[in-house]
Amino acid sequence: LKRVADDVRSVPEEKVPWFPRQMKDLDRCNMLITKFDPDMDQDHPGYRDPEYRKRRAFISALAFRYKQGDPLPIVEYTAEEVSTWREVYQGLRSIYPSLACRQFLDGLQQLEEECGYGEDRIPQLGDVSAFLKEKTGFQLRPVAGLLSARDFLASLAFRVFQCTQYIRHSSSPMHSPEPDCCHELLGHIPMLADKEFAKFSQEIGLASLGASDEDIEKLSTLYWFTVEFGLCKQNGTVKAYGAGLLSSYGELVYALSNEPEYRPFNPEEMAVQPYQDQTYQPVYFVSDSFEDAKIKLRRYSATIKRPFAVHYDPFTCSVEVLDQP
Ligand code: HBI
Ligand code: FE
Repeated sequence: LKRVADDVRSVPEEKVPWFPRQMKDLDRCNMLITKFDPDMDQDHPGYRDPEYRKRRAFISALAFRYKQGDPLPIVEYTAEEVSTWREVYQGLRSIYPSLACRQFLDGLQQLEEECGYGEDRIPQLGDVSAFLKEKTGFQLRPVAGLLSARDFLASLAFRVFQCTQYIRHSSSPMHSPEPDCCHELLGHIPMLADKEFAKFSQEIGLASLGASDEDIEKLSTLYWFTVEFGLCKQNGTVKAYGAGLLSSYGELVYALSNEPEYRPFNPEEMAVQPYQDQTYQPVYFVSDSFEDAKIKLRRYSATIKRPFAVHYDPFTCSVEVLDQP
């Protein structure tokens, strides 16, 4: 393998979208999608609550100011916010043992024992980031809302997870139209404490770097049906590992009832399957194991055409760009 010049456009007419090469380039991966936020979405439970929107703006500003390497912002949550967290935590915690996969339950137990997870306080991103760094090398950075798929996936390539820090509206503890700290801290973080899963997440991220818009769309759909809404078999029973499920009481129960359709894990099919971001999914994909999912995903990633290959160097936390062999 030969290293290519700094500018990756070795073939002149092939325009490769910009992508981060070093961790500090993630400061530029900040394109927000505002369609579900409380200032834009009339159906957002906080749309008619000026206090909530003001609070959101305050917490968002912390993320806007953040630069890679800064200490993670500390938020002093209000009694109302902690009470929303408590309601979410209690509800979900009671059904996890029967519905969540083993890796999730292990991760959550460690977070409760070592990282202060519990119903009485909302964990601080700095503590969670330090915890994850020891387990799998993942770290957090704050983000002001729903990030574009390209920027969100690119950060996974560096084992960086972009994490919202505000909480859903108190009138709707069971559901949020956009990611909030319950979604990230309860849905995503326990899984990111698992080595296999962390590797799997980084691989999706690496596959996304410099990919075409069409391929980003496919990868983000694949991400949707795995990391967000994935199910897997364990000891002959179907369990949830997707964060969208593990942070929504209603959909978690629904997904593991006999109502929705199940299909076997198949990246080619999953990447083009239309999905629901307004209501429950009509179809879920079930993998035999993470190992199996990873092998199939790797095979799929290899079919994404790019005029170069990427390699992550964990010593420098940077991406090396190589000529396609
Ligand atoms: N942004 N903040 C945030 N959190 C997510 O979980 C998230 C995101 N943007 C896109 C996304 N997830 C995925 O569903 C895919 O589109 C990549
Ligand atoms: Fe998510």
